[in-house]
Amino acid sequence: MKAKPPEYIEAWRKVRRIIEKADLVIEVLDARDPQGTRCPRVERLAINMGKRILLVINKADLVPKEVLEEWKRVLNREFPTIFISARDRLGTRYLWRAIKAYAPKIPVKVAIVGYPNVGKSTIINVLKGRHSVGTSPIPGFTKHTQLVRASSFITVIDTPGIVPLDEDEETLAIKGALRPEALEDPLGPALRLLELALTKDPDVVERVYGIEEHIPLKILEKLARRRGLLLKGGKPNVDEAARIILRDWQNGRLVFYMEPKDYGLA
Ligand SMILES: Nc1nc2c(ncn2[C@@H]2O[C@H](COP(=O)(O)OP(=O)(O)OP(=O)(O)O)[C@@H](O)[C@H]2O)c(=O)[nH]1
Ligand SMILES: [Mg+2]
Repeated sequence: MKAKPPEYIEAWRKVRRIIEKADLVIEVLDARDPQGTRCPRVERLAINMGKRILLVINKADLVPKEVLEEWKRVLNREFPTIFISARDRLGTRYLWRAIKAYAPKIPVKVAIVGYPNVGKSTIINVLKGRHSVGTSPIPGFTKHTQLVRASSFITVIDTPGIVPLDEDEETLAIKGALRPEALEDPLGPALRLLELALTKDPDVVERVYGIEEHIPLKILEKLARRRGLLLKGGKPNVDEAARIILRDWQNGRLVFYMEPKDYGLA
């Protein structure tokens, strides 16, 4: 396994410091794969420091409500859990309510932590009621911690995205945690992502790209041809097509979702 770049280590250091200062830790999860975007190490860290944890499943607009209810029921066994769509400002009333309910004291300092690109900064803007921290479809956007006073009794702290340091690049890429442009080999992760997508939803590629094909490599070849991504000699540039797939998964254009049963949870 390749050594993780220094910014990962630095992000962990920052997040650790913020958790130390916080009264309540919100771990933000991606609704399309809540279990897969949990970070056990950050949960352990918070528990060991005696901090309360609230799980917030974000991007609820991308997943059917009954699946989210199921995730909520399963995850609730470990930590209080709610789901919201920060982008569409749905469920934000529950977020306020949950913060108040689980805050060990008022005023409360809340650390917002989680994988890159799950919507941490967007949630902070929702709480603030206006755009006060930067957000971006590019993972790894927030580089520094930032303290925002959301109301007279809630201060929230934005943090850079963190990833488990023992996770390999392919797995991180399919969790949307890495920039597709920065990947040395986008092909491996894109093929695995397509494989998974087709298992979960056999029609997804046809619906999103209008491509009637079920073999991942062939899908990339067809997509490359269709977008005019050709190498010298006219061969399809499957690496570029792979990046498109990964980017579309990140920005929610290509959608499928995991259910608790995929993790043996029920
Ligand atoms: N569909 C959908 N997209 C969302 C939602 N919330 C945030 N996003 C999008 O997800 C992308 C990442 O949002 P950010 O708030 O920048 O994510 P972050 O967790 O702060 O990311 P880093 O700073 O990179 O760790 C942006 O393109 C947002 O518009 C949501 O509820 N639904
Ligand atoms: Mg951010």
